[in-house]
Amino acid sequence: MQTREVNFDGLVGPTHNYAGLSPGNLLSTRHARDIAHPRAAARQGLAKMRRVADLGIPQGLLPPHPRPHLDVLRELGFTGSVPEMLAEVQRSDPALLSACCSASAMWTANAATVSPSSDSATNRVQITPANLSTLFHRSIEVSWTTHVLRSIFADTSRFTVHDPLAGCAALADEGAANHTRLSCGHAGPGVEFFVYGRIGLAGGGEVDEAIGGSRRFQGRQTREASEAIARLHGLDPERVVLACQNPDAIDAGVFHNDVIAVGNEHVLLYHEDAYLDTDRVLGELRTKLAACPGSEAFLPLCVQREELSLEDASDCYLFNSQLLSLPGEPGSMLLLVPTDCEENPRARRVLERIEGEDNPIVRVEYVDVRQSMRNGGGPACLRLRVQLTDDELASVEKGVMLDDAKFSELEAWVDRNYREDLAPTDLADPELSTEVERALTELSELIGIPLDVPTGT
Ligand code: SUG
Repeated sequence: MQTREVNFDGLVGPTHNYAGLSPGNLLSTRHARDIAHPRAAARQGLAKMRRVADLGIPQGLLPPHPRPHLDVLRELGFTGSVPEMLAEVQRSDPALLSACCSASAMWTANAATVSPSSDSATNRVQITPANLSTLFHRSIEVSWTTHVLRSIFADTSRFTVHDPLAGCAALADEGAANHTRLSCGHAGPGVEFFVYGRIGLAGGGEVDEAIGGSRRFQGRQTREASEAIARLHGLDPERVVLACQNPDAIDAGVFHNDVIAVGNEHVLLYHEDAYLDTDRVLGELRTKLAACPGSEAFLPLCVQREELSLEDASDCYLFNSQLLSLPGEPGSMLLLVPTDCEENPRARRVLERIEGEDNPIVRVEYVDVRQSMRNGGGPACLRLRVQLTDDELASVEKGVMLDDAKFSELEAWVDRNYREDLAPTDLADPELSTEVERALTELSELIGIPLDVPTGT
């Protein structure tokens, strides 16, 4: 039976805006309070999905969340009608209003961690929604994400959608952005590579020792969260590798591992300064992958700091690319990178070098996701990878799987429902809430998932 990678992209929501909500994510900070273009953002996301689907790779979507998150506002003591609540929160705490309006659920690499059935002792696909407890605006995504994932992966004989880990600092979990599965082909067991940015319990542990003092930014993913997910997913410890992010990288704006590395099958493209203990990490990946079925030896592709600095990497997001196995071209991969790399001469040179060398990356293609990029979300952030056998794919909720007709319907839906421009002050406009509600009601019909359930925290 064939096993394939399916990408579930986050459909950008109608409240897409720039609020500077993510310390450590330098692009988000840089673009705070810019005018956003929700319609263009959603169209860019759909165009990327279409490009991947055109390659013959199955493409799904995860719907936007209802925003503003009115239930959270009520839980925080705001009362009255929707217009009254929005006016009051804008007057008393505009940052809270931005947080409750964020369309951040578009970055579905943070929606969950997924292990294919072949990696798990349970023989079922394992999915743990991420608690996203580091940042308030992201933490309020979790209950809705869990609802959506349970609707899409509803067949409990094939999928287990766990509860998210407890939402506390020690168990902070940011999902697949810090998780890479390596294998010798998508079928058969592979090696799951978990990367954390800090130790949750007992201080900083090895991270503190390595950095000897306080730093500019704190890592988001904890080792405890990664270890818990590996246990919950029933993974064989012989096929799990853990690594600590280099704190220098975090300080340079690498808030997730997927801003500094991308892997697919037996290939890992990474930056020289991505990890604390690179030789040990690469050695362990090599040994553990060698014990998996298949004949491909681990292939690390290093980008040196002399060719591309950490600052360049977190600016143009070269590593936040999709490394895709090309259907019908065994052993060949395509690297789908943000157009921002085209504008950075050093990044362009690195990409030309990689494309020209003898390795599986036979093609580099650029994709315009600038609206998302300005909030620190590149092509890889926008998708959740799920490896599925044919039978598993057949039992996924059909409405979220995209074909030509569905793409056209979604494009028309965006054009009908999304504003062209959105300024921070527009977030309190009660008309915007009404527009989102109408848009989600229509989308619910389109994809067959109820999008009108109450949104708890
Ligand atoms: O969590 N940006 C997101 C970007 C997430 C990118 N995901 C991955 N690397 N996988 C974040 O920092 C910014 C929102 C704002 O500032 O308006 C934001 O949430």
